[in-house]
Amino acid sequence: MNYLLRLTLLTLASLGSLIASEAAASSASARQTLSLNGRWRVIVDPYDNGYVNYRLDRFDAAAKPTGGYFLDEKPATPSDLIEYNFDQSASLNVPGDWNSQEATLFYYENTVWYRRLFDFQSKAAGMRQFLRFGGANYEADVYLNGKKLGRHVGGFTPFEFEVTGLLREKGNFLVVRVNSQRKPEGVPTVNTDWWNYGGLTRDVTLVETPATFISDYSLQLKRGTSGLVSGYVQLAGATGPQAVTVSLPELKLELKASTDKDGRAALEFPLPQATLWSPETPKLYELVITSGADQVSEKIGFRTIETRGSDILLNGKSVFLRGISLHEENPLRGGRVTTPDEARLLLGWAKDLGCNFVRLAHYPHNEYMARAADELGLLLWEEVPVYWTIHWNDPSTYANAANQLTELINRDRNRASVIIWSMANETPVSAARTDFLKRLVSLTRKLDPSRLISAAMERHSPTEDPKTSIVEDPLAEVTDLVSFNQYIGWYVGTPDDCPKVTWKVPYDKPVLISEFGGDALQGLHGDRRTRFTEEYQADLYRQTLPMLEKIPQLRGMTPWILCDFRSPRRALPNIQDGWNRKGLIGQNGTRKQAFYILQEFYARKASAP
Ligand code: GCB
Repeated sequence: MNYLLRLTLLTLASLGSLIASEAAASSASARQTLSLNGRWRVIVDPYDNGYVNYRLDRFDAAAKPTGGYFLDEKPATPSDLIEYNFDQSASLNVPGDWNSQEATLFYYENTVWYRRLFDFQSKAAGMRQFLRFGGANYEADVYLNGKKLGRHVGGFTPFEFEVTGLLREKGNFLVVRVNSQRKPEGVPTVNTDWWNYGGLTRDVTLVETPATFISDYSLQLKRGTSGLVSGYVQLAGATGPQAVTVSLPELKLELKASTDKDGRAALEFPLPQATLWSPETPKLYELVITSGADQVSEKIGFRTIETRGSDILLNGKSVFLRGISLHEENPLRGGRVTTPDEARLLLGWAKDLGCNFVRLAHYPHNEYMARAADELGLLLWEEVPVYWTIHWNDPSTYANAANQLTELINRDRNRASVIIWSMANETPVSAARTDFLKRLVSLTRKLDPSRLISAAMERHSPTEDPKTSIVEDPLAEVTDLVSFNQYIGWYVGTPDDCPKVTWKVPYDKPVLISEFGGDALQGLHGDRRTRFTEEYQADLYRQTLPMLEKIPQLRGMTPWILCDFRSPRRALPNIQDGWNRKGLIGQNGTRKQAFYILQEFYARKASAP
């Protein structure tokens, strides 16, 4: 769907039904697909020239742009003037960011044109085809065989275009203009503390479906019950009532339902004798959904997540979230995570730390993360890049944030590991900001009533009483958890201030510390008062943990951060060199002293939560 149309609809319509009936995205990962990953030819285009008809416009400013790189033209005769040539251009890996693949593109934040050639054989007559992009940062214009399919905005969520009738058996050319320029009105905006990796950073696939197909489903244990599943199966292209079968062979369960006029079959059924999913027993069941000529299958876990007073209840039992924050970056090579193995590497390190929970900061990570977390038994916090101060009063900024959140929820709604949707990170309180975020909260409750909602909020101290830390945020009235970042000992005072702090968190809700930490260069040693040494960071952890335990409602934490990560804001020579050093693990994979302090704390928490 055309992006502008989509934005308008997003602001006007009820999102749930719009998105669910639209496309094959949500079920794409459960299907056989043709991978378009691999080497793609690229043209780096800092002046955004590839859009225009270079043969006309330089002499005639009013000329209608009719050409461009998306046509992938070749000279028909030697006298033809064509000033680009994909066949002889450089190439890059897809999926992959361009910054870490090519030294000259390290700091590049602009346009790259990608081209992929492919042949395609449909399985049968009457099938439909969709081109699916796992993510492109930040803006993608997609053209197939010279025809524009549409534009997607937002760097971290999947999108797709129906291409039925547009494919040839031989010689399809798919051209994508990806532009990674930061924009003031964007989500995120121009200022962040992470690397702005551009490119086709996630898988590109061609998904084939029957004319009527399973476009989405949701199956979750109902809140307040431990054995009742409720949800739906959504068909696209259904013209009348259609039969749908849902089966869980291992549990010998088979259910039949029929779709309504909107192509949706509502389901509610008991799930006796199932092993509930948890970090201790991450049990997944094979789920098969069949309707007419279509079938999808994937692995799914069942669990409940709720709060009661200041407790977080997983499958009805109180749980302490032993977490860590994570960027979607492989520190060993400094680039975006692109494979299931890289996702497992990072989550494996979190498990070694003793975690049962990971905060995927500050944007939707690769969908491999949630799948790996499902298998490994890690609970997840997922977030959208509403970060620091974005344009709260701009309706297009809201529509953009709402769209990214919707695409994330639609993608991961069946992952048992995901328990918290986070609306934002460190957004200074103002009326416009709170209104914006409360609207995101209402949208999320509509799209997914089964999970918890939070946001990384902030603390403050009154000037007359710097030892008191207060968390007061009108947003906390509508979130399920009160989560906040705090940097006492790093940006505020030194670790020796920690024992003096008293807390005021006036909410009867679970409290989660979404960030704390300090920089240390792995291998740099000194006394505990010397900044950037491992000893300073270890002391900060040693003093912070008892300080946080004084908060009676404390039910978890995700210290900042598992690994050092690239950030252009971090310029201190010989210490940072373009890396934020708050990782518990250095750039080379070596664990710093603080890793072991937190590991010990989590071991204690695991045995006596
Ligand atoms: C924060 C931000 C995080 C930064 C971190 C830091 O509060 O949420 O994105 O990287 O502090 O290191 O300053």
